[in-house]
Amino acid sequence: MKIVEVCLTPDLVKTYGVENKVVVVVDILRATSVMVTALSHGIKSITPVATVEECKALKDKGYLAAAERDGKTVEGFELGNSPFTYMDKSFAGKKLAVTTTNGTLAITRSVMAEEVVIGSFLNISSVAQYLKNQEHDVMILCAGWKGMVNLEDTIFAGALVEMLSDSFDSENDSAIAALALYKMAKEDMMAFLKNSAHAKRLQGLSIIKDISFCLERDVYNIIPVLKNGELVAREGNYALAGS
Ligand code: 3SL
Repeated sequence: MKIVEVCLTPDLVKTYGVENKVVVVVDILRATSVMVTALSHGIKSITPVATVEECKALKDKGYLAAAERDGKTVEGFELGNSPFTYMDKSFAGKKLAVTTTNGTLAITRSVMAEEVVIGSFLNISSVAQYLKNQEHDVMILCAGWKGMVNLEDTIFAGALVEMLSDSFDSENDSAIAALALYKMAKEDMMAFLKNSAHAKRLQGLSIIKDISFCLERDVYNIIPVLKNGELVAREGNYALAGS
């Protein structure tokens, strides 16, 4: 049976190893939720980069560019890290360069994986279906916050572990812990996350609407994957569970 494991922070990636695994990178608040939204609304590709300098270099080459640090848009960039920004039809067909505090860092640490997939609650059923249909073990990589564990990515990991339970062995402690936490949170995730560190940070920036949207399930059905350094929507039809 295939194995699904959960890596609770990018600082543990080397310990787990990514070789021969499909890595699902998750940063619920908000990087991977934004990526799924942007690609679903017609952005052609997203180039995730670790530093503001790399993002600026791509901006100078004509990319749309988004840079976020500590929840705020970096000076000199027109786009930040709200999913609602990317529902703008005029962005369709354009290439976007992105750097964020944790999400893009987690992606850059996964590049040696068999495949890198972008997960969020917004596309969770399609991701689950896709993972069941492929043959590799899976690591769910939580972006966390500056090397620390966070609640929102961990509960997503638990939700995905639950959805994969008929096809994957998840008998590793971090997967068991994530699933237990998800079971505690699932009736009202917004209430559960009220005291989480990042929800508090974002509330200070008045973006409750973003948090609430990022916790919605199955708004989109795309599977973003990393191809030659760019995130693109994977071809193929991954119908939502039950549809
Ligand atoms: O750290 C990240 O990658 C961001 O998602 C953080 S924020 O939600 O934009 O504050």
